[in-house]
Amino acid sequence: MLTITIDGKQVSTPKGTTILEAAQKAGIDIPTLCHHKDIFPPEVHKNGACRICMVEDVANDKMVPSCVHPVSDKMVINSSSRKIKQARKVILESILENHLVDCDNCLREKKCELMTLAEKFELNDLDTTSVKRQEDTIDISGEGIKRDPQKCILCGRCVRVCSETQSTDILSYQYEGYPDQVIPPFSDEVSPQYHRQLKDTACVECGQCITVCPVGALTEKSHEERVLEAIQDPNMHVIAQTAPAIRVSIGEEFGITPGGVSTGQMVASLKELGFDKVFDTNFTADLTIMEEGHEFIDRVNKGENLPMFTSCSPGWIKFVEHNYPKYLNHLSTCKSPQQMFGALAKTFYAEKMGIDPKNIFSVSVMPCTAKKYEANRPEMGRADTQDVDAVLTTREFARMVKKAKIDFENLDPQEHDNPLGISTGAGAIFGATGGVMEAALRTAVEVITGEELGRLEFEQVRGYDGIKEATLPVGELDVKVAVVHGLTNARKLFEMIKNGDAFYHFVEVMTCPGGCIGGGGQPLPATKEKRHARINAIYEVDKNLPIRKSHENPAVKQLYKEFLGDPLGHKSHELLHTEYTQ
Ligand code: HC1
Ligand code: SF4
Repeated sequence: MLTITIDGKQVSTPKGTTILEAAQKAGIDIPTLCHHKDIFPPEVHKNGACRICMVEDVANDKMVPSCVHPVSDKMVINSSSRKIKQARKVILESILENHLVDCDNCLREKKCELMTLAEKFELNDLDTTSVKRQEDTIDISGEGIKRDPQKCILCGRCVRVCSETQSTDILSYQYEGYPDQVIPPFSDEVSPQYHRQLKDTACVECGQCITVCPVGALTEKSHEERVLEAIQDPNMHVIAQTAPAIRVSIGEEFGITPGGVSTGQMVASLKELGFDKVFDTNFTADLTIMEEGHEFIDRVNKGENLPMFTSCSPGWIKFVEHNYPKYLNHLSTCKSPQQMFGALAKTFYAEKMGIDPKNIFSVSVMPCTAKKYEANRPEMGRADTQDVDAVLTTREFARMVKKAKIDFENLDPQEHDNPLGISTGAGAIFGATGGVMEAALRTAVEVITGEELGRLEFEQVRGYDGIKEATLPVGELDVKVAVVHGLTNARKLFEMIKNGDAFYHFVEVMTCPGGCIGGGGQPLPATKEKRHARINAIYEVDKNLPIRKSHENPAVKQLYKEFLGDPLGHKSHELLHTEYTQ
């Protein structure tokens, strides 16, 4: 252990620790911008781009960036001298002078780290009018992501998360002597108007770059306006579906501690906003298990296209299309629960209610920016309309509730509407990494063996490890399964499979760290601790539900009886399955 003194406080810390980490351990607050503790493991976390975390190394009489500078024994650090404060102020001023300050129209609102620091350093009155808005620099070419380079402060967090967490490498620094722009690669031209746009890259629209952006340079493309317009249109029957992950995260936007479950308030606030019905994506998560489970049994029997990969995470689908197109037939043909719901809303539900599908406006509330892209895929609609008309991220949903001045915490809880609102614990756990696999196993084991499971928890596929593997006896077959989250882990697993170093029957892939609870549309700031709390909450929801297996969902059974016929039957194929092409 090394001992260092920071602002007069002694701290013991292992070799290799940065000064910033030692200071945090001692409870000393050092401002940061480019630093983000969750992006890289600490030992490779070397960036130091912004310099706002400068401290004084007293013995050597020099200033060093604390986020990358390692401690040495008996080091004496001053983190709050006048000199340091002045240096930080100068750095901040120069960042602000190059940043488009447009707070009134910025989706980051009060969660902008730059403006929080500006306030702290009393720079609110600084003249920030030097950067003028150039509309043609904004990239809204994708479906889910908006990139506004005039707000970028070159911290590089998005570059790192896109490369390290997702292995997608869509964003990179352009160097003109020093990094002066963050842009998609191979953008030769210097002027932002001529840069490659996100739609021309292999961007998977996961929004992980948004979750780490300290300012409003990366945000979701908002669907709030189109939802409000539909609600105000008296001819429209506006319905919502709520993803498994929303109920365990929306509360954070209203001061509820991460890990709180707000299902009742979530439903009630959507009703207050003017939605005619509020249904549950968890219902179609159960339906997915019925279809995907039977598809899996079918593939095992035929020995075809194994491993079978889950297909509910749209960033993952896009990743396979761009990177491993030869494996597209290994994806389950099941549409995601979002799209199964959309298809049923405009067929089964429309028929049942006697409403022209053209007059149904179907909104999904999702933790995910890529769901906006998925909803707009050409194969996800019928008769000139899309099955899902708008996708609100958790953040957009929260903004709408706040703008409508709805007192979220004090709303009387309400239940989802029926019949598309009844769900089981198996549907609930879809939102956490390993959840789809566990839900599938609960059904597959019982359907194949005809015996009731004693214990429903499959601990082997739970937890935060990047790659989880298990071999589970299902009837006469030892089923080899794997679960991955984050596309870097998915790429690693894919390479192992491709090279013949691993074999699995069934693999669950979720694009975002932690699964959907860590999606690109979730409340900010994003931290690992919050993801863990949300995962725990998801398993609590499961534990507290009276029915915890998808095949026991009475509304799903009724849907097959009344409308679909059998799993994998003709109607299911028409509405609930699809094919992915390059
Ligand atoms: Fe997900 Fe899914 S779990 S993909 O993360 O299969 O977004 O929550 O809604 O569709 O059910 C997301 C979450 C979500 C789908 C389901
Ligand atoms: Fe990279 Fe995902 Fe952001 Fe696209 S949305 S730039 S893939 S992190």
